[in-house]
Amino acid sequence: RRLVDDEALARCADEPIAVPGAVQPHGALLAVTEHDLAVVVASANAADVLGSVPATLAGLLTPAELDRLRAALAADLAEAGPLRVAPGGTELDLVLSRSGGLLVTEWEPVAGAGSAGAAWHRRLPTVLQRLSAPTTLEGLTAVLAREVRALTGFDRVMVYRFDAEWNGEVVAEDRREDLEPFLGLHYPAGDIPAQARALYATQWMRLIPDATYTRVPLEPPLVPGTGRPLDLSGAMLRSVSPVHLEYLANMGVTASMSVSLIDRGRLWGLVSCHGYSGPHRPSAADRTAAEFLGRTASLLLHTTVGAAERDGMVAVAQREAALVAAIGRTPRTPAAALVDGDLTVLDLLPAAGAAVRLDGRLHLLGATPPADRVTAVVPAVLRAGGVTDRLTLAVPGFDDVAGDASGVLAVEVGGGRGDFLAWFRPETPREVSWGGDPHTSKVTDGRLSPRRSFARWTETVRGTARPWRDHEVAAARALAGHLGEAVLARAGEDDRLAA
Ligand code: BLA
Repeated sequence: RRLVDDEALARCADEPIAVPGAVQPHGALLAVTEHDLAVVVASANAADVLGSVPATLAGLLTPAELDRLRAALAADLAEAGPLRVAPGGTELDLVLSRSGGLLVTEWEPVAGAGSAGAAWHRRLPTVLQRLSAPTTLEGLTAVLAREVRALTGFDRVMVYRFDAEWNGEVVAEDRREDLEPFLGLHYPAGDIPAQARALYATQWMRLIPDATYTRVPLEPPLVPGTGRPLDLSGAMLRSVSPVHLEYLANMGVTASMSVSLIDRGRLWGLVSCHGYSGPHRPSAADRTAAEFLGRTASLLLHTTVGAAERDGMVAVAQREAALVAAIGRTPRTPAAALVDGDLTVLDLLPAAGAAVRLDGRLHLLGATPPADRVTAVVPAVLRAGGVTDRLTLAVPGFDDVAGDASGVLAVEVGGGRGDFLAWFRPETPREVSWGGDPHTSKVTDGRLSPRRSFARWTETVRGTARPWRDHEVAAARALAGHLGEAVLARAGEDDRLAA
């Protein structure tokens, strides 16, 4: 379903977030050449933050600090944490990254950012223990939200999970008690456009300590020699999209941080943090710790969720094996083995109804559409790929059976006689609560602007059934494969007996 104008959404995805030409004002950026550390690009606030803008970093750092910088450059930059330096007597965290052949140095005053720092460090074993204890996704994400909030002091910390269409849902939340809950609310895909998601799949952390900031331009705007703007994808001070700042303002958010959750290379979700009462800047050490929690949770996602999923998979696989054994057990026919026994095809996986068509004869179990509709709908679904949890969208002309069969999983049984197995799931209308009516993001001048109201807006989604899981589809296909072989073998035997 289209929530908003496609073209405007596409334009959203064109927001040049990697090359904003500016930084946020809570630090300064100098892009320097790697061989002689000559300053090539500087943020306009560099003199304020650093005291001066010298021609090379040698004018800012002591020989000992320069040595540490050189050592960091020779190693893996990703491994070098912030360097603590003090040009002009002010303590700064210096963060290094590379972009377009230049070394990007970002300087952030330590002062003003309180730190749980060392104390948190001592709690690390306990925190890791808590993160790895839960055996469910709910448990894991709840601990993650609580620990990130305890660490960073934001007013609200949410774990936000993407679905297959990149809409998202708040699946865990820890918040100041007086705040209204966002837990369970859904947000449309357009709230975090594609290029932002692509960036977040490689960058773990974003911080906007003051969402009302005035952007600080880079000077010169184009890198001399290349004529191109400096790519700030990997820069912690990267100025964020004005559209997103408008979004935050509409939500009443004054400070924001997000940590990516990445499952085997794919962006799974975000830990999204809100501050509502002015600027809020966790220290570099606390941010690193929060990122560490996000990375650890990302690894655990797979094992935790995997464990629950494997339990379900084992159960389905066991029933599949039992059915296969029953099929092979003469003198019952394969069809009888599937529909008459203690265990039937309907038990293979969670479904309300099932159909077996063998040798052209149809058998129905449980809640299914009438026989004549089953023989029409199953081939139609097979032509459309065999699996749907939204029948009326997948194949036209079957609105009348959507009640019993909004979900259809169909597999062919070989032999060319049009035989099949099918399972049906009823329509389960779902209440979906959105964080603001997603249809109200406004297109003005062909540009999409964020919606103004984030008040809970509930809609009922019709025509959908509980989705089929990959292992359920695999088990259905495997069973059909065995059945096809059994039928063929049986036919061969009959031929021999007849001869
Ligand atoms: C970025 N949008 C984001 C980010 C979040 C959200 C978390 C990451 C940046 C950050 O850490 O703050 C969205 N924030 C949410 C959601 C919740 C939340 C869903 O707290 C739920 C509770 N946004 C729009 C529209 C456009 C848009 C219409 O609403 C496009 C025109 C764009 N969002 C947009 C862009 C970014 C973004 C461009 C990238 C910001 C950046 O990193 O520069």
